[in-house]
Amino acid sequence: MEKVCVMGLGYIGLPTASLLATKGFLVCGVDCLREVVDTINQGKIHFFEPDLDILVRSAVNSGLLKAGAQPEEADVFIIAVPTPFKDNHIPDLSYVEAATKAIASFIRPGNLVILESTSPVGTTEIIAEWIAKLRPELSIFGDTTKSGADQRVYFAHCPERVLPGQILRELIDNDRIVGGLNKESAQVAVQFYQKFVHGKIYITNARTAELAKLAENSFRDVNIAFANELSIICDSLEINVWELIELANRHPRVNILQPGPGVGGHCIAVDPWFIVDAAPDKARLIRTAREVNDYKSQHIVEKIRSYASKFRAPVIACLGLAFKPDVDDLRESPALEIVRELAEDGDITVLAVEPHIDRLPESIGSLNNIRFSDWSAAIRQADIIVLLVNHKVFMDINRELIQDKVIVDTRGMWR
Ligand code: SAJ
Repeated sequence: MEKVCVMGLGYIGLPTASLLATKGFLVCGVDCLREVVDTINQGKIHFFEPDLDILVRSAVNSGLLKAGAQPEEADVFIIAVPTPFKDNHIPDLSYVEAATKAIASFIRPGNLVILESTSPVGTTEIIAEWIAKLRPELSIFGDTTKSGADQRVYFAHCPERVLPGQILRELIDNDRIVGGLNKESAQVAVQFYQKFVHGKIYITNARTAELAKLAENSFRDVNIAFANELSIICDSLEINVWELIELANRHPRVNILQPGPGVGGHCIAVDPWFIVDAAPDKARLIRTAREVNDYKSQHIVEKIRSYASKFRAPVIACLGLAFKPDVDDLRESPALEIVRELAEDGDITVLAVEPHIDRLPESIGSLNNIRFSDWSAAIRQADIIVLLVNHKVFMDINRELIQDKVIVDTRGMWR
């Protein structure tokens, strides 16, 4: 039975580990957080993703998925840890480095090491160099002249591409890019993915695969920035941006995305900076898109403040804190940032509504003019209602309940 060791049991690692276990691989999942390991070993999950609970339960009950704090020997190692940025938007490879160094002593000749984390160009080479330093007896770069038996280890970058909310389907159905450190590594990695991916698998080198992933998310960021910029222009020209986009999209070759309160999540709001960092003078459009999308949150705050100035001690209901609809993920969420900024104005009371969590995160929970609320109480008490996330539950709100309030609908959900 083939054994896989998955480093990092977060949004990508856990679905991947449990999918592999249900496909008959023996899986050792590794995470540095004790409570994550314990939760998974009880067959439970530590974040919401549709149907993931069922998959994890069945993987753990079958005995094929076991979580732990330390890696074990395996045939394939998958690194799926976060790659955030540091101050000044410089990529932070510390989690990748820690995961790589943790597996180093467990690697045997013939093993495949896959980097799935979205990474700056050159990272696959860097992890291979880290291993080469720690395990000089292994042949890392396809060198077959090392003494004794074949000491080759294979390295590839196979960027994850799944959309939160649809992870389980996309893990299987999406096409994949496999970027080998060398041709042999790519072949070995393709053979692995063919065992559970139904989508097509495209082969390239590691650097191209790294940039392809960054380009995909930057493409989306640039296109959302276009929509957000239009919405700001429309505000100043008093034109309904939703109607405008609907009409423009009737053109056969136009497909404008949706404006919102800014771009969040741990991918699209982060990855374009890896391109900017690698080519600061050349990535002009990509940088500007990031700035436009970040500015959009500020624009919303200013809009709300101008309405709020018409009330004495205004109460503002903010509906949604997650970074996108129907998830509980608050990472880099523009909604959270908007709520925090509004609360800085002392005479404003913010009623924060997020049906997918059971308490406010620390970053805003300690502010005494923010109260966690359910949507019906919030809209009853509010002078101003701000729709920040288009969760399905908000669609069902009876419009009669909100008709006398000031509405700031950042998602065009109630238009
Ligand atoms: N958003 C808009 N307007 C839109 C679409 C999205 O404002 O028209 C906002 C969302 O509200 C959210 C942000 O953009 O704040 C990102 O959401 P998303 O649904 O576009 O993407 P993510 O971050 O959930 O997942 C992306 C996906 N990448 C692409 O679609 C190119 C996914 O396939 C990647 O695997 C994922 O990043 C990742 O992990 O890199």
